[in-house]
Amino acid sequence: MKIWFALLSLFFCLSCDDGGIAIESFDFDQTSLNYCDAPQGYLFYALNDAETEAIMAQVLIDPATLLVDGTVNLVLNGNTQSVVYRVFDQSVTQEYFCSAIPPNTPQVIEEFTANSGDVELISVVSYDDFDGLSLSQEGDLNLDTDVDGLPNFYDFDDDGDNVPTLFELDLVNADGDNDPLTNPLDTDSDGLPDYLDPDDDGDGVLTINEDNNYDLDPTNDVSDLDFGADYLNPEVAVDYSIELYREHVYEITSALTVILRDLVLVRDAEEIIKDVLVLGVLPRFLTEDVVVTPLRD
Ligand SMILES: [Ca+2]
Ligand SMILES: [Ca+2]
Ligand SMILES: [Ca+2]
Ligand SMILES: [Ca+2]
Repeated sequence: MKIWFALLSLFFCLSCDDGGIAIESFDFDQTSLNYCDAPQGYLFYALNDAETEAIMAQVLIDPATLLVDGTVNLVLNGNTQSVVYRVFDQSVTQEYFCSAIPPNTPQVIEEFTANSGDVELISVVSYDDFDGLSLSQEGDLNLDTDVDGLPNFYDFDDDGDNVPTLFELDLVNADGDNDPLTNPLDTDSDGLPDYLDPDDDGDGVLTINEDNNYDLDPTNDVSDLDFGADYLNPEVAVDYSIELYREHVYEITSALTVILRDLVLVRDAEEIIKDVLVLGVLPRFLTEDVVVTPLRD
């Protein structure tokens, strides 16, 4: 009897691997990955082309672990970490997976559950300071012009003068190329563009210190209404000794790849075995705004 069951399992495994099962196709090669966020964890799911078959991975994980570069392997346990493959009698929609109470239709006509395997989650994190410069325009990833601990690529005030880079670039765009670095704003014409120049008007008083009302914003301190802000006026050079940086914000985004490995799906004596099944990529799976005020030495 045991030999008979073993042979039966072997038959189904072989037939599944080459797609030979009569009812279900199990073709998830060209699917797009979706997910729902529920109290019991994330439900990742992918549909076949006809949207009548779904493979679903329910995982319980601390989101914070997916906001750093890395790979997490979760061993399937049939409970908190589980995978189910379902065949439906008609096409399914997002609501089926993400409703607290699944709708009555479509109906499940086949269901396999995983009795072993891993869910592999690969997160690749990117940063954005929305300062008007692309990642390549920010320069070397280790570059920290103002030495405030935030590298330029996620520091929205690269020179630490309390004037955001976005307001120190080539705002006029007279050359029409929409490239802020081909004709950068350089108020004092010293060769150092304003967004990297801690003394924009070259009057000997750092821009950060030309802050008469101490609100950590030098752009609204104007002694000469005809000229404009003091930090751009070399005729006004008063040092108010500002000791603080303004609050900084940057965004972290995690792109997540979901892969099932060594998957064994079973239904009675039938088995579907997949060594590797890439469910897909979620380019903006998690985003988080980080708010930090760097210390000024
Ligand atoms: Ca910095
Ligand atoms: Ca920057
Ligand atoms: Ca600045
Ligand atoms: Ca300059």
